[in-house]
Amino acid sequence: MANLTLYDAAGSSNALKIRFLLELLGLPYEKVDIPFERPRPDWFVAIHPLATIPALRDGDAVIGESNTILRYLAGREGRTDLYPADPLARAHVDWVMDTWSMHLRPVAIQVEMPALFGPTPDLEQTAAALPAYISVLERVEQLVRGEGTLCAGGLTIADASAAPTLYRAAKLDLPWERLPKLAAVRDTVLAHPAFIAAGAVR
Ligand SMILES: N[C@@H](CCC(=O)N[C@@H](CS)C(=O)NCC(=O)O)C(=O)O
Repeated sequence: MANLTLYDAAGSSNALKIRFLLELLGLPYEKVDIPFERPRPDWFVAIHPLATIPALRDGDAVIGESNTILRYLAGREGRTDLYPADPLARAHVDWVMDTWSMHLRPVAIQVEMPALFGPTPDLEQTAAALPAYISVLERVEQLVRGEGTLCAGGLTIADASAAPTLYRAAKLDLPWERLPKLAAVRDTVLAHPAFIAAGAVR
């Protein structure tokens, strides 16, 4: 029996980050689907008070917050290639991950919802939300230090944290010619066998 359980939702971008890393690490795990609707099941709230998706169980321990889980799994497996030990290299990974979650995701979802998640695209709402998204993408572009990855030295957990957004971004009409480094990261992560195995659905 797998020691790891992912509290998952197929359409959750945050859960997809973890499925990508688990596949990359070659770790077997069980999936338990959590409904998106709130209130979340009492048993889930009892083990994870904020009840956000995803969470991870490792034996008796439960860990929440997707970026925390990425950091935990890389550390658990001793993968300093994915999450560097060197403080400055690690800080760059963290900087990109935190920027992605705090600055890029809030504007990305405003485009993803009308453009991708409805029965038909809402072109007016998409157009209204696009400038803010593109503006943050252009600033994140300046943080990219790798060649086809977000950080120097190859694939890191920052790329895992970015992959679901880039998967959605690939379906959008974005000015990729102004985002050449992010376009290269997009191509790397979307073609990665571990990302394909992770089963992105939206
Ligand atoms: N900061 C959290 C965000 C988790 C999150 O918002 N998950 C979504 C699913 S992608 C969710 O649970 N949304 C509905 C809700 O929180 O009620 C993380 O990175 O794990």
